[in-house]
Amino acid sequence: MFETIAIVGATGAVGRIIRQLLAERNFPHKRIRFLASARSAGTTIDFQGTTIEVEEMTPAAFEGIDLAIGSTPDPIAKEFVPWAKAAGCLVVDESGYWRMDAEVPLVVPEVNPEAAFTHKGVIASPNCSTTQMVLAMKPLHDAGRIKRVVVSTYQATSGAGVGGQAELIDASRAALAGSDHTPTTFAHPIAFNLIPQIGSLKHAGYTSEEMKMVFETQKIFADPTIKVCPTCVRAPVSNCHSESILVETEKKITAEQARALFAATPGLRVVDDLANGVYPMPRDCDGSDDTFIGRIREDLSSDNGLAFWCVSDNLRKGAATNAVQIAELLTKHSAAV
Ligand code: 2RA
Repeated sequence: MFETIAIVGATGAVGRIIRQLLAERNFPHKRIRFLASARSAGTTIDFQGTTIEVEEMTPAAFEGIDLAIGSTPDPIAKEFVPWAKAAGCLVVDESGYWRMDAEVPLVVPEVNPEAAFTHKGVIASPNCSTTQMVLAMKPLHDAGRIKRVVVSTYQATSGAGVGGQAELIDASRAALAGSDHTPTTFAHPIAFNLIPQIGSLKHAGYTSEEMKMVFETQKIFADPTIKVCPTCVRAPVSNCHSESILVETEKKITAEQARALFAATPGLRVVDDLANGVYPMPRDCDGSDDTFIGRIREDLSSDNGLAFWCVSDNLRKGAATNAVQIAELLTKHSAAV
């Protein structure tokens, strides 16, 4: 057991869910501390019946912490992780900053748990759009080896933070009232619209969000030969990312086999009855730790292609839940050694 645990970025949207999950799942610990920016320091948070004061995140604050779960913007993670490591504190980091560092394992516990134990003081959790996709890919890859993935995302505004969700509401109200609304979180109007850009131009016409899906997938499967062609789109949805995924496998997997493989995979839930209008939709998946799969069908345009639809709560499995599951994995391991 890690005696003293901490959440870094405890007051943010994902930090709040991490707190809920630690309480719900009875995460073993003796003491919990909440670290945040100077702006939030001094405020209090009620946790399992105790009122705890939020502390400012400084190098000295990490003294005495055994395990920290971080959910902060990348520049903050760049700064605090070395402080934590110097203080002997193990970090599960949810930011994007450390994910592609060769020394840092990138872990989805249902996919590559063994990688977590190669850590040198920090373990990264993937970007939300990658996590749900690799979770769905895992049973297919094990059964038939995935060679290529074509994915289009429909990403919720919550992926851009609380401001993104608020902007969806404000912009929708303004559009319905026929009044002007100037976007601030997004580069274009989000109401009644789709924005086919998340992140900045990164490589060969692909955005940073899209290249995360390429590189993180290859790192998690430890297979740089898996080819990924992503298109990431911001959708006027409050929470839960949706993805249209086409995989091509070396060995043919039928739709029926895929349905059975998905159904047998912990963390995945099959919701698939097109004839009756049953498939996963973001509104129905909000607040769940599972990743939902529907519209499972064989590709009409290739021999070994399989198409499906995948929806997941990007703030939970896409962020907080995955980070907490990594921490649970480390706890079990520390108990076993
Ligand atoms: C987004 N994937 O949805 C990002 C958040 N990490 O904007």
